[in-house]
Amino acid sequence: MEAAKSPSIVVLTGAGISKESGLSTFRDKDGIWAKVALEDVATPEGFQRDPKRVHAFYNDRRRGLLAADICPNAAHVALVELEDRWPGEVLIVTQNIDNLHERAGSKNVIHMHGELLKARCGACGSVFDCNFDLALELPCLACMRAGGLRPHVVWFGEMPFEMDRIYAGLDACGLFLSIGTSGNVYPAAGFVQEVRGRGSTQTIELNIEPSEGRSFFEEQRYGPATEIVPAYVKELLKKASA
Ligand code: BJW
Repeated sequence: MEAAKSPSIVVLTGAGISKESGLSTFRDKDGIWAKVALEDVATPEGFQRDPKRVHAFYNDRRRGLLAADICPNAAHVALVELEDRWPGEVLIVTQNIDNLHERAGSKNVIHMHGELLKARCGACGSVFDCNFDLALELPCLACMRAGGLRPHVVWFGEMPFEMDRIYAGLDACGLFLSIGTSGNVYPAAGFVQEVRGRGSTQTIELNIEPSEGRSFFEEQRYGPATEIVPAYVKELLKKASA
């Protein structure tokens, strides 16, 4: 990579980047989908069928995220350094609903699948901070109607957030990094093909093991995120300053 060009970078992150912080992934052997059926907890139909169950699922995960021992790890921190020191723009597009990128210090972050620490009212559409358990009987803080609150997350069949901003970032980027995602869920899984189609974007996968989309990447590095992400960022910044 030539320093003079300072291409903008899009970093797509998935559950694997937060694994070493103590949060579960979805599709690993011990992952979330090995314990609960995604149709029950991560679809609008599941929520309609049994909102109490879905609230309990996200309440548990919210309490887990707020636990004192859950903090950003070296991979989140390395991405902050990249954003601070890279001469071009760095956009983090995360599929994760945790807040570990922000807690590490990243500023340019899009949560395409929503945020666990936010709730949304189905009646008036208001979105607000939520660090407490949600329940059916709770009234919305804005319209005061009860029964409409849901986690501000994107379930299967729903449109991910900020897609226009994401596609604009993908269109403009010279480097696309994919970190800790299995490449099973669209549209995120298709981003690498979007940027490859343009011909001028370098693509690299950083994961603990080859993902579904491994063959779409020009370069791959495998290992725990806390090791390979800081090492790769160091390399990038060294090239940029050479
Ligand atoms: C490590 C590590 C370590 C472990 N270090 N690595 C074709 C085209 C378009 C859409 C579709 C399509 N076919 C089907 C669809 C629809 C559907 C879909 O993709 N279904 C698939 C099952 C096929 N998609 C949707 O419905 C989406 N909406 C949509 O498509 O709208 C229409 C649209 C079309 C086109 C453009 C725009 C819009 C919505 C998807 C919503 C996903 N929601 C969830 C739940 C969010 C809330 C919550 O957290 O509960 O999002 S599901 C779950 O999967 C969560 C994750 O963000 C997402 C991705 O998972 P991720 O992050 O990849 O985790 P894992 O566990 O799969 O992988 C972790 C990886 O880390 C593994 O590889 C490990 O090896 C690795 N790892 N430890 C580094 N230490």
